[in-house]
Amino acid sequence: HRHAAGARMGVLSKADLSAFDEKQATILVVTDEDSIPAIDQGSEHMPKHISVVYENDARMALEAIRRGEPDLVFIDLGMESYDPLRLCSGIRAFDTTRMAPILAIASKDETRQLVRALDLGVSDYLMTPIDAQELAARVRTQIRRMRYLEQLRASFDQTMEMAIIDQLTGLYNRRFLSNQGTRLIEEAHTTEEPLAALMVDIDHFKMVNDTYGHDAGDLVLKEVSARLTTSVRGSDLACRTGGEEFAILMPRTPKESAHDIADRVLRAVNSVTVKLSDGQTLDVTVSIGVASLDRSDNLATILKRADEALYRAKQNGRNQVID
Ligand code: GH3
Ligand code: MG
Ligand code: MG
Ligand code: MG
Repeated sequence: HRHAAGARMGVLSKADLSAFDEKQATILVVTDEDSIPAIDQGSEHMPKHISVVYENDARMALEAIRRGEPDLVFIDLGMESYDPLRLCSGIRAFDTTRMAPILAIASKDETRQLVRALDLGVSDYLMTPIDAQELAARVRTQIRRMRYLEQLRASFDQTMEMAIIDQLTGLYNRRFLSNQGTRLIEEAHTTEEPLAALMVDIDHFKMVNDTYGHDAGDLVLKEVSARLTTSVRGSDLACRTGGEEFAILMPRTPKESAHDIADRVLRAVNSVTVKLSDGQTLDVTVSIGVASLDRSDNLATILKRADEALYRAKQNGRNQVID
């Protein structure tokens, strides 16, 4: 384990590491002792901006960890007022605290406890009497490791987001619609619950671009998208499927409500007046096609019916809902 962490740390430059060391970090020390002198003695070797908080109540400690307050947790295995191993497993049991770095403090006659603590997933340990320099080194390593994981997680989240979110509008993209939409439809079939689909297309959008320019067109797309998002439920899936076309999948929505919701979406969008940078304003309308899930439908077939309805709405003069 130690080796793997070390190897991964190897991808970091000295500058990365010292950047990690420069950030403010908080150590929570869970012990029923008054203090651990080595921490104070070792402070000159510690990363800068470390603050140390003592807590003798394990439940309070767990709460603080859940709130994400400490960057590193010390657990004194010699604690008598509470079972320190229970605290270790308590921390590892929750998604929000699972990754918190824990450093166990053990005396020579607590080897059995220490083995169990390591089993429960503590990150590292120190034997008493604690050597101040060793303590500082282990603190630095844990804090760097934690910062590195945070950085990895942030870039992972960003990559995931870019894969499923349309950059211009912030709506889900077509790829996400096809993955998540397929899932929603399978679920609706399994639970025999209704599901409705809307296809939304901005009217005469080419004219907006041609008359006012591409930037004005982009602004309209953003405004319309914002209205789409806020006029449906959080559990509905609103996606930008193409240039100025959107699909909305609405689980647990019966046929009778779908048309009303589409009307509401239409009014929400059509009440938008987009202000252009030169002060001009322009009104936007959309056309909407509605379809409801049939027994034999898959994602493609229900969207195709909604698209056919949309086509009729266009033929019929635009700025309307057809199902
Ligand atoms: P209709 O009422 O029949 O839907 O007419 P329309 O002009 O909206 O439809 P058409 O499909 O002919 O034109 C869509 C236009 O959308 C063409 C293209 O210039 C524009 N478009 C597509 N993607 C973008 C984009 O990301 N930004 C901007 N500004 N325009 C886009
Ligand atoms: Mg078109
Ligand atoms: Mg259009
Ligand atoms: Mg179109």
